[in-house]
Amino acid sequence: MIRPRTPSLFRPSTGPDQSLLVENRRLVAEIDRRKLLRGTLSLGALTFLTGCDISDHASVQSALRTVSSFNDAVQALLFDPKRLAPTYSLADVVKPPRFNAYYEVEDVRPVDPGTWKLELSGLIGDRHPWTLDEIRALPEQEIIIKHICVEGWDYIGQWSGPNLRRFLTRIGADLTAKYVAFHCNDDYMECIDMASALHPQTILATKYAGEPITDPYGAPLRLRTAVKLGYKNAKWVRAIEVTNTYPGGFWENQGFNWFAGL
Ligand SMILES: Nc1nc2c(c(=O)[nH]1)N[C@H]1C(S)=C(S)[C@@H](COP(=O)(O)O)O[C@H]1N2
Ligand SMILES: [Mo]
Repeated sequence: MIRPRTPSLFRPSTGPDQSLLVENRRLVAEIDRRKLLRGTLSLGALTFLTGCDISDHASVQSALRTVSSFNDAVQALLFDPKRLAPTYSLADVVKPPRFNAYYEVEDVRPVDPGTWKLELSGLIGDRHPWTLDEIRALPEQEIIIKHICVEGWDYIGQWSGPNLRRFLTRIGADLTAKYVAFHCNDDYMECIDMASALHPQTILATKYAGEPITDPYGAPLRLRTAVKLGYKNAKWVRAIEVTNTYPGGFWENQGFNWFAGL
């Protein structure tokens, strides 16, 4: 069985009147991960933001949830679908890619690229499954981008594969739908908003540093987008679903926020 690890951000730390914030780290992380990392989000600031008197566990949690879902809506509204994220040079590329998952690397169950198929479901005109060869025959886009994990680390990677907008168009997906969800072979699932799915720097990566993605790095296909935090970049993708019904997500279901834009 898979043993989930404890992300470093959530390991208990001490501090006199910060204990309620520590208990609610996941929600605090949503609100401002930079402030959290600098340790400058205080109970006083939260009281100011929400206008509520925050003195117990329940009120801290509900105040954090309110600010967090408000943040999601505002971020989605502010998202500029044309603004490009920074790209880097070949010399910056880390090889091999840095590994991270909600479990340890020894627990990775490798996927066989030979039998693997990409399943399609939801608001898609042509839902026939795609083999890896069919996907590899599509025009490829390469992006050298920074991967940023909320746990406080990042790395620059070189990814290539079909552009997601082109792929969604090709399969007759409803591009006015709200969500594109990625179901993975390791029971992970994440969804992104359609605007981010259609962003020019969002691809279905089948290669890293010019070579096919191998395990334990999420073979054979991963979502790579320059406009989302690490946890939105689903690895070992086995199915894509287009939907108007909010499908949740592995981290969202545990209190992380949904938009998670950069
Ligand atoms: N299928 C799957 N995708 C996943 C995860 C996972 O556990 N399973 N972890 C996410 C998180 S939190 C991060 S930071 C990145 C890590 O990607 P990396 O291995 O390239 O560093 O994958 C994301 N995608
Ligand atoms: Mo992450």
